[in-house]
Amino acid sequence: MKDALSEMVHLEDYRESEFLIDKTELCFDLGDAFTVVTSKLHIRRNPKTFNCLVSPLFLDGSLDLDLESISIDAVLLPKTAYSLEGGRLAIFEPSEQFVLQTIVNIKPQDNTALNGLYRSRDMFCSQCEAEGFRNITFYLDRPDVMSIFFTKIIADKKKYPVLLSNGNPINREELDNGTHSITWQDPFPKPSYLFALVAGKLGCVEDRFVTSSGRSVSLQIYVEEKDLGKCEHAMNSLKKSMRWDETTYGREYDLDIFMIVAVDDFNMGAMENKGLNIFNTSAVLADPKITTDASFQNIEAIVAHEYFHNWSGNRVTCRDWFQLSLKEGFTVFRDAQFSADMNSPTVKRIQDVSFLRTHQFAEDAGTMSHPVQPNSYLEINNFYTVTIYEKGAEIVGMLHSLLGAEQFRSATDLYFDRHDGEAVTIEDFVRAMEDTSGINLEQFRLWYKQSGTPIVSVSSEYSENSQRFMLTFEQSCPDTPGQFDKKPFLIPIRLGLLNSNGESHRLNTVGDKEIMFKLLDKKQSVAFENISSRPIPALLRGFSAPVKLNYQYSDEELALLSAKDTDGFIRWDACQQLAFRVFREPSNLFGRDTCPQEEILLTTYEQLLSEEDMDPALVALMLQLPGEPLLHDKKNGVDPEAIHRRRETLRSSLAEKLGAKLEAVYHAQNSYQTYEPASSQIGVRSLKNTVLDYLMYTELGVELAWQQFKESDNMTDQSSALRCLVNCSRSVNYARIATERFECQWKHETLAMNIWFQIQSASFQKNTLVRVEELLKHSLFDIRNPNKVRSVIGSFCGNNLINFHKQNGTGYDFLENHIKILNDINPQIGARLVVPLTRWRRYIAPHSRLMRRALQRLSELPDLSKDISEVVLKSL
Ligand code: B3K
Ligand code: ZN
Repeated sequence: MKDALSEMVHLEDYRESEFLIDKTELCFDLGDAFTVVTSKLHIRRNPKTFNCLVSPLFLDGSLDLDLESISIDAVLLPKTAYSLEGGRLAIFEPSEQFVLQTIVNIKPQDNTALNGLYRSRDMFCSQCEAEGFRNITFYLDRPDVMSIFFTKIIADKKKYPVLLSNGNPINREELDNGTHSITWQDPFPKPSYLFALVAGKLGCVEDRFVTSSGRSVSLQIYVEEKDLGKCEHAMNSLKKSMRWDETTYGREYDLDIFMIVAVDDFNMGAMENKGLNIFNTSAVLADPKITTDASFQNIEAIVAHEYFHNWSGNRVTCRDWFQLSLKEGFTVFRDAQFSADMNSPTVKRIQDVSFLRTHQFAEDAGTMSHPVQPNSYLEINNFYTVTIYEKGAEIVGMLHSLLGAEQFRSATDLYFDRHDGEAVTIEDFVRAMEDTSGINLEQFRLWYKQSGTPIVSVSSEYSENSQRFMLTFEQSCPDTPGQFDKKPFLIPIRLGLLNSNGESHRLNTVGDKEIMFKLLDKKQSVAFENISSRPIPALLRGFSAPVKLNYQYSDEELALLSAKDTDGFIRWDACQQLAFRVFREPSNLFGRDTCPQEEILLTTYEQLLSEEDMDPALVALMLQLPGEPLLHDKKNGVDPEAIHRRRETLRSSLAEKLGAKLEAVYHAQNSYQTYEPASSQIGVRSLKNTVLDYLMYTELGVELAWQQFKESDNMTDQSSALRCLVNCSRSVNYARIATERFECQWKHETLAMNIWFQIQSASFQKNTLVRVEELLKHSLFDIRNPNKVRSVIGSFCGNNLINFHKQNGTGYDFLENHIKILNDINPQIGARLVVPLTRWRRYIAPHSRLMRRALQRLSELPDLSKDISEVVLKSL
């Protein structure tokens, strides 16, 4: 740990670069054995940091760069004039201004970490964020050094007819030996992390978009020839995003071409390289037969997210990686607004809150807890977290609520105008909000600096005599690594009061039925006058702040909120709270009798199933019990088996009692329509499949699931049915046949097979680990492909908690062994997968001891990567 700590990067050590690169000229000669990268950097001293002492110029690089030659102003540099240490290049006596040329050889085919230039199947592609560019050539690989790029790519014309980079093509040449070259120029200065290169045999789907000022932009999606028919949804999503960003944020696209390339091997969803977005195939390709509704929506959201980065990230970029949430939090907020506008805002909000509570709250309560603006990191790739992204987006959302839509828009206009072409900080963003609105955001800034999930406890007092209702709010925030005694946050709490019929009270003399209460102090009260009877407060409507809120509702009050509140989030949350209460009851109640809360939950569900006017998507969400990962979110004493058993017992008991209603709803929602990924249809399928999930606990389920599996013409229904069959102990034979049929039907479709791998790895059946081991030997499994790793290892360790947490520790040993393998192949992916083990403190013995032992053994590995060490060492 000591060694690792000494390599930590600290925000307080940030210094402006002493050198700038005005122009970057690159030439890639892509060969089978190696690629030659020639780089000519037009460097000059930064006038802002001028000091008389001549300090060396340090360029970032890596041990994978095989340096062939180095020259300054076309003169070869003697060995005494530079040094190469740990991959970093030092030029001892740099002059004021010069052109540095380096020639290096690299081997993209050996780059299994998929960071820098690498090969995915038959193509070359790149991923440079955050620090991958240094694996390509020596450079000032930091986001505040922005340069104009010229990129020439030379390659065999037959194997690589398509050669792409950022910007516009400015020259094409036919060369000897069947090679050709294309040169690209990107007119916008950019940091190296936004550089991209692609070479391959790719088909292209092309369309056009006319911007608000009348410029025609060519939109191109590059995929393998066989996938050309699966690009329509991504293209439509792109056009919708472009229009939406013009109308909602006044942001117009700025180049003549916008390209998306789909690659199979990719560490995450997609990357916003200037003018040349590179996407995981899973985030582009869509066809109803092989793509689920969730993926259709995901593709729309990711295409939008990457496109929106063109302004929030590219035109205005980050000064350093501590500012990562400046672009990510803001862009997630923007894509969430977009998805809400394209689909159902309530459903989108609930999905986001559910994700935040399950993943970000857990991260914030764990050993990797960090502020949205972290103070230090060992490996920046470990900080592409739910905290930076999702909590960061929640903070922007709170700014939006505090300023109101109009002021917020003026503030973003100011931010973009003021900082166009610059690399800036989170502080610059907040200042634009402050300057526009005149609101003092001093206290609000704590959201960026203090980690941990605030807890808000609310109590109430009602006086019948004075007709006065008072709410008292108290906030606290648990200690997190390196942070104790936190200051109170500014917490915006949207609230309303309902009477016992579920009607809204007027809250003030103006007649508002909802207010935004600003909690500023540790303890603060608010009173409401003329309230004729004890009201039921609906607190934190729309989840107006990322906090845990406690209020002692009676079970009946929760039932009323779930049925009557005007806010969809509150209705859903009331169901969640009721379910949590059932789980909190002592387990001996189960198997014997039902508890009162279960009765209320049952009645609530019964009513929901009879509602005819409600959005089926919302009904589906309300019917879903909190998932096991969320039920594991406790400080200590987590017993995975007990939780699983209770959840199963509750589901089965609800299913049994709701039987006839569930069946009726299933049939009512199962009407045939030609598939469309429209939110109205998605809601219907979601309700149908949620109901089917319950029906699997009844006699009828297996038959229905099998029927659905055979007859469905879309992947949403087919995969839901398969999941139901695979998870049901009474349908072992059907499950086997369905699994085989699915494989036979889709073995040629990589993305469909990922679903197949995922469903089996997440199966609750007892022998799943044995099956997982078999899957790892399947001819289609490839440990170098991150999607496959996520579908099998990730799904088993992250979603299949009952099998991962086997008492004998086999699940932990399994993960440990695969982390060791991934440590050599792809440490970034390894560091993500190891997270479940780091939560060992929560669990009862022997789980905690066995999990810790696995981490301990990992920490002792001689060549543990920075990525994995940081996560492992912090957790011990
Ligand atoms: N900016 C990229 C993420 C890069 C992750 C590097 N480890 C995708 C996105 O957030 O849009
Ligand atoms: Zn992003």
